[in-house]
Amino acid sequence: MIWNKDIECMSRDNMRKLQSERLRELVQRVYNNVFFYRKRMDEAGVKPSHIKSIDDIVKLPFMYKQDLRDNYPFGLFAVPMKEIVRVHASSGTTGKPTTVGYTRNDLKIWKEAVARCFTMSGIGVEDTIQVAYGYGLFTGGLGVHYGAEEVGASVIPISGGNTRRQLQLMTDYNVTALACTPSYALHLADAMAESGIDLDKLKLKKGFFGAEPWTENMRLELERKWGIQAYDIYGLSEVMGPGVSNDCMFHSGLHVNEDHFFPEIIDPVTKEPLPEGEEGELVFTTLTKEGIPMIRYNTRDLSMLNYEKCECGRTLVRMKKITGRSDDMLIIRGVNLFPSQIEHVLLELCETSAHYMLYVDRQNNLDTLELQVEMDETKLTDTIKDLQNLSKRIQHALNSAIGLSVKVTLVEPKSIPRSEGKAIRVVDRRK
Ligand code: DLL
Repeated sequence: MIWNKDIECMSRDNMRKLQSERLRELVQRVYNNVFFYRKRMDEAGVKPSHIKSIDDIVKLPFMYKQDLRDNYPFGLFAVPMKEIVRVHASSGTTGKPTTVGYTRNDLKIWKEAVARCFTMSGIGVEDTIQVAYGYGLFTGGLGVHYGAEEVGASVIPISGGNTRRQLQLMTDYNVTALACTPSYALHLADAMAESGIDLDKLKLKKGFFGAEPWTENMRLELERKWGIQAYDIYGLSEVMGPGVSNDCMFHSGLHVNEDHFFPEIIDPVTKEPLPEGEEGELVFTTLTKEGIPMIRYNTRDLSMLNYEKCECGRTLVRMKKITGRSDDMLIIRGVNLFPSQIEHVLLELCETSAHYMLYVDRQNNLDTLELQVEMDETKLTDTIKDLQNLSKRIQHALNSAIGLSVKVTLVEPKSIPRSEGKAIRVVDRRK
């Protein structure tokens, strides 16, 4: 099933025409209505009349998270407040948060974008969806909620946390799809196994996971633990929220709703656009958003694009599953490392649980990396020799995969803090 076949299967030529039309209109609109954009464009010597087609997008300056912070709370709004019907904000790890506002039409588009994603994952009127993303300023809960209602599914808006209740409702209400972060899905799966609920009694068939990086191996782990099909939903509040892209049943990249969110890939260092198939930072332009339009917003998420038609029939460009953010990259003794590389190795080995933490430190001017990973409860051993051998096997696998010697500490099951939202997996004590 395809939610909006005209758009999702549109020829590449027609898609570019549509994008060109929308970009022209957008640039004129923000130039007229938003001081920030007019100033940036004037400084760059670009006028709206210079933007004739989507290819001219490269003439426009980039935007960064800092621009949203500098214009907090409403400086980037392109419409008067009376036209704004909803406000969300980013969780914001440091400094000021970033605020985003939506017009009625923005919410309509957002709902449709998420509805396309749900349909891509085969979710519809027959389904009961438990939305365990947080409701509130975070876009996860409400964003997914309205898309789920749009496809006619029955929605259980439980929000994050309260694990026992999550399991209870999932069982009592015959929930068929779970929407939450992959780290919380892992925690819920462990809690379910512990509670003795029989997996066969559950009706769960699909997971709708996102909001944080997770590896292909984590997908397999979640599919195995829950006995489901796991789908990847991507998005960010600056651009809209969940629903920017999603993978279909072929899991070969996430289809971007590019009639609304135009993607580019740029070199993380030179900021030059990169061709199809090369990995770099993902940049988005919101072609239709009214409340707070974003032009060439650098997400810092790392991905690559593929314009080939998918086996599912969609022609929407696909972005590769996110490997991490360029600002999450650790540099340890000169070696670049993403936490996802560690996750990949651990789950490939399949000898521990999937719960881990990374501690980075500096001792005698030398970077050190410690991996703490929980033992698998079903494979606990008492002998020190067995434990030492397991640590060594993990060390060896990490060394050959990433070229770093890592101190591996096996810790007791359930000793690593669980997350109900986005997981924190790195503690960098060098800062
Ligand atoms: O996390 C929106 C969302 C909610 C997406 C629910 C999917 C499901 P923010 O809090 O603004 O918005 O965080 C956005 O989270 O730039 C990525 O770094 C990361 N992220 C989001 N989805 C994925 C994903 C929401 N599927 C930031 N894979 C983004 C990897 C993701 N990273």
